[in-house]
Amino acid sequence: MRGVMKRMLTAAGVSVGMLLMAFTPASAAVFNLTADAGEISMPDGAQIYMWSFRDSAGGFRYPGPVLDVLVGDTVTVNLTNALPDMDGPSGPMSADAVSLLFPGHENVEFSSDGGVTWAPTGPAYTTGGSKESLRSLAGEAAPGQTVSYRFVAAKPGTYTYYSGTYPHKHVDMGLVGAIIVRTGLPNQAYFTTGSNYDYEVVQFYSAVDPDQHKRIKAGLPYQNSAYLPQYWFVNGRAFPDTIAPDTVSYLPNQPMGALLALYPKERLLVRMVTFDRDMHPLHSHGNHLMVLARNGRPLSSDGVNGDLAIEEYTQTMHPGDTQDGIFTWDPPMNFGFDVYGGDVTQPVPVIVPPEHNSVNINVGFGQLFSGTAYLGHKVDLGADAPINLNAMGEMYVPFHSHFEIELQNEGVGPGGMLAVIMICVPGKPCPGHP
Ligand SMILES: [Cu+2]
Repeated sequence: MRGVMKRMLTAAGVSVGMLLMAFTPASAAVFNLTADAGEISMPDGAQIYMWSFRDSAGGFRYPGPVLDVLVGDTVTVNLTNALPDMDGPSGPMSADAVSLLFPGHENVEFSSDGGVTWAPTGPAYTTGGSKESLRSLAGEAAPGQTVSYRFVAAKPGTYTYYSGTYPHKHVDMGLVGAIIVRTGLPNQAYFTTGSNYDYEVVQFYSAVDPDQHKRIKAGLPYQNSAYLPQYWFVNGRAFPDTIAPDTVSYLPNQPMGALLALYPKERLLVRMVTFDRDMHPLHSHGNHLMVLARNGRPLSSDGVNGDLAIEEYTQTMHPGDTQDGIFTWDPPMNFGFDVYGGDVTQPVPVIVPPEHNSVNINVGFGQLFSGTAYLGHKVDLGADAPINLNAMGEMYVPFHSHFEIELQNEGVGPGGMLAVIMICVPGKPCPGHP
């Protein structure tokens, strides 16, 4: 699990390996988040000013931490507002209030006195109570203040959290994160059949309009109708930074890598979470995802059978959506030939066509291409591919937005909302695989 904030158990004697929900005693998961400002780095060298949630004890990061809890937990999130007043206390603007919304969870309560008294979270208005002055969809933390939210995580699944204050502005600025509610069953995402997995990743899709972020940094108002995204992210990174490891020196504030790595036949659970105001058609090469759940609700006719799970060419992610899908790569089934390389008498060397390999283009098949269609085999492409980063005959396929405009970094592609799936060679190391 990458970038996950583990629940802190405050009830004695509770083990994370608890098997049956009925036997799970009520426990508490407590998280301390701080809304703060910082910067993230783009592959083209740009630095983008962001607001985000961080672990109150940790440094600035985007996206915010994944809150990892167990079904039945009472989840308490203490939120401190450290958003800056960009034009100083004497300027025309003051720092924004900030808040938290927890879509998909019922009876969310709010406390502004350190948890002494609780009341249902509700909207906040700039003046009076008219809808014209609605500022926030949830109870707020004023600048410098710490407030608390709590709810019972009643249903397993993948959820979001984000600021409910000026959400058009705060979501674009980066005040967003994900929540995983676990079943307590080992390697099973829901209580439905077919939701078992070998391991899991979070894929977090978002975008920013850097011009609006420059305005906010300069103490100018956010121009809602002028929003025009220029960078698109997976896990807060733009391609090719998406394929870098979680921890790299040049991305100190973006700790979530987005490379997917699996061996053939493994069941990889992809927890997809999306923000920003556009929809994204996410497409996996190599195989379709089997979508098990949407917005924390399993696709099931009776809550037991995963019978409404659906295999789709693309997963259409709407703003605020979550979807959970299983990706497997099982070539005899998919391709009808022994791609594991058992039939080495029939190598499939590929010569790069001249029109793809002139001195003017020289793209070849990419630096990650093994030169064959057989997993675990490499063919020396010679002058056709003078630099080759393929280590052991592994394969790489894209997992990306099918909106081409989203595959660039401020006008230069390939970039943007593009992750890569690495198909590892059985018996060989698989970097990035847990
Ligand atoms: Cu594609």
